[in-house]
Amino acid sequence: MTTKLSALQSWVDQAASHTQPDAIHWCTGTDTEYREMIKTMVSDGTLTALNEKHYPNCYLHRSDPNDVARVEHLTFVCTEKEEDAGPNNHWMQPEAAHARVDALFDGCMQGRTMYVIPYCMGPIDSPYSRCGVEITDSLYVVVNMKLMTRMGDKALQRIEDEGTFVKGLHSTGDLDPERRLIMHFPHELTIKSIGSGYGGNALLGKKCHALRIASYQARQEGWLAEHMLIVGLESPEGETHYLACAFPSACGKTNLAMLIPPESLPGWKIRTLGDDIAWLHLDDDGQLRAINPESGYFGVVPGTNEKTNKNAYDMIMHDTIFTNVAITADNDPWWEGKTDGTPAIDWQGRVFDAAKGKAAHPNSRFTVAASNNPSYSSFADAPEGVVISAIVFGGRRKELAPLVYEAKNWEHGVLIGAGVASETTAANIGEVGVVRRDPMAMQPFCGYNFADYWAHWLSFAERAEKLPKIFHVNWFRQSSDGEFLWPGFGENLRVLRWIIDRCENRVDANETPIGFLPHPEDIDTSDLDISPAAMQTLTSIDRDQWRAEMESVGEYLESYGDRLPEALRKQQRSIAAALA
Ligand code: GTP
Ligand code: SPV
Ligand code: MN
Repeated sequence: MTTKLSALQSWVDQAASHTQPDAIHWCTGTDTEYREMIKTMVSDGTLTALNEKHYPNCYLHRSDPNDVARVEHLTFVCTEKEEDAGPNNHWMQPEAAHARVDALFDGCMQGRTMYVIPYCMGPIDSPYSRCGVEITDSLYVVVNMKLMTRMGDKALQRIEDEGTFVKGLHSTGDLDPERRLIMHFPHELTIKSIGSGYGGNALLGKKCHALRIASYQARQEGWLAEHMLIVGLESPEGETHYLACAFPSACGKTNLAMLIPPESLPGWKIRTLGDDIAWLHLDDDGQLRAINPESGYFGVVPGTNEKTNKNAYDMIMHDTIFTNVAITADNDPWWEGKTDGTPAIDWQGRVFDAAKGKAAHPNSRFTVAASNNPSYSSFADAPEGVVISAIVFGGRRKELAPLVYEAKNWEHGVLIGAGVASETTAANIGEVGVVRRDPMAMQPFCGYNFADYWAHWLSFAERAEKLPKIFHVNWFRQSSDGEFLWPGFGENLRVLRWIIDRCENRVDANETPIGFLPHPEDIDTSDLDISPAAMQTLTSIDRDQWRAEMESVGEYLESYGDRLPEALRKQQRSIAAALA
C-alpha cells in the first residue's frame, strides 16, 4: 500500500532509504491484522500466550531488563533556542540532535520489516483530534498502538484530507541504553526515538505526541494538552460532573478514573473517559471541554486486585497485553498485590526467588482497549468532549500535603499546580521515593519552557467565560510508622464528593493561607476505620512546614528567571507572607 499524500509518501520513502528495512507494511488497523501480528509474535517468542481459560486472548511480553520504563535523562526537546525548551527539559540544538540520532538510525532496520502506523489521537470525527504517523520496526509497538489509538485506514484518510500529521520515527535499535534517545522537534512536528521498545519511549502517540508535541501546539493555538485523567461522576440525584485530574506517573490516575463507589455511598455512578491524557479546549460558550486523545490504557499492574480496583481487575482478564509481570505455574499472570496464586516465573523469565527481588517489575503494565473497561463512558467517543467542573492536582506525599484543598481563584490554582511535588516512582528509570517538583504532573512531558506554560495557563482567566475550580489532593499521606492515613481507591469518592459540593457552593470550608480546607466533619468517614486524630492531620496544615514549603516553591519558581509570570511570583509571595 501507499498513500496519495505526497508529504507522507516521501517521508516514508526517506525513512526507508535511511533505515533500510527488508519490507514495508502499512497498517490497516483491522482486527484480523491485529490477530495475525499476535500470532507472529507468539511464534517468534516476542509474546507468550497466557492461560486461555482464565485469561482469554491475553499475552505476556518480557522487555529487555534494561528497558522497563521511561528515560527522562535521554529525552530531549530540540528547539533553536535553549530557553524555549526551558530548564524543565533536556535540550539539544536541532541540527546537532538530528545528526546524532540519525547516525543511530542508519541501516537499523536491515533484516526487519518497517511498519507504517497512521493514527488519530482523539475521536476520529472530533475537531479537537490530531493525527500522526509512527514508523517502527517493532510489532509489539504496532499492537500496542492498535489498542491505545485509533489506528489504521480511517486515520490515514483523515491525514490525507488534512495534509498534516506528526511524524514519529521509531526503532528498537539494539536496546543498548548508551544508544537510546527520545528526541522531540516541536517546530517540525517530528519525533525520533531509538533504542527502547518500552511504553512512553516507543508508543509515540502517547507521551511524545499527545503531551510533548501537543503541549507545544496547544500553546500556539490556545488550548492545553495535559497529563490528566477524565472521570464522570453521577450522583444519586442524577447530577453529573466531569473532573480532570493531573497526578504524576504511578500516582493514581487510572485507579481514580475507574473508581468503584464504596458501599457507604450507594447510588453513585462513576464513568471513565480517560486515564492518562486530556486535551482541553475552550468551547464557543467559553467553557473548558476535555477529550481523551487515547483509546486504551497502558496501566500500572502491581497493586491491582478485586479490593483496590475490581473494574481494572476484571478488565485485564481478557484481551490484554501484559508487559513484565510474573506468571504462575498455571500460566496466569501474577503481580505484587494480586491476592490469588503464587509466582512461579518472575518478570525476567527466571524461576521466582524472593531473594532476587519482586516477581513482577514495579512498572509492569497492562495494555488494553478502553472499551474493555466496565465503567467505560460512551462520552469518551464524543467529538465535542465534556465540560470540566473541576481540575484536581495531586501528588504522592508522605508528609505535608493535606487530603484535599481548594484554590482561592484561578491564579492561585495555577500556583498550586506549578508547586506540585511528588515522590518519584518506577515509571521512570532512576531513584524511587524522592520528592521532586512536578508542576501540573507535566515535568517529564511539557514540550516547552514551564514559565511560558504557566503564563499560558494564566491566560485562560481572561479568555474563558467560566473556568473550573482548582483543587489539590493527596491520597498518600503516611503516619510516622509508615501506614497510609487514608484508605484511598474507592473511598476517594468521599473526597470527590466534597469537591463537587464546593463547585456547587453547597458546603463551607476552612480558609487557610494555602487555600480552603474541608471541615473534618464534611468528609464523610462513616464505615471507615480512621481516627479523629488522623482526620485532623489530613484536614489541617502545619504552618512551619508550609512556610518552608512555600519558600522552596518560591526558589523553584525563581529558577525560571525573567520568564516567570509576575502573577505567580505575587501569589507565592502573598501566601508566604500570610504564613509568616
Ligand atoms: P501512570 O500510568 O504511570 O501515569 O500512573 P497512574 O497515575 O495512572 O497511577 P495508577 O492509578 O496506575 O496507580 C499507581 C499505583 O498507585 C498502583 O500501584 C496503585 O495500586 C496505587 N494507588 C492508586 N490509587 C491509590 C490510592 O488511592 N491509595 C493508595 N494507597 N495507592 C493507590
Ligand atoms: C507514565 O509514565 O506516566 C505512563 C506510562 O503513563 S508511559 O507510557 O511509559 O509513559
Ligand atoms: Mn502517565
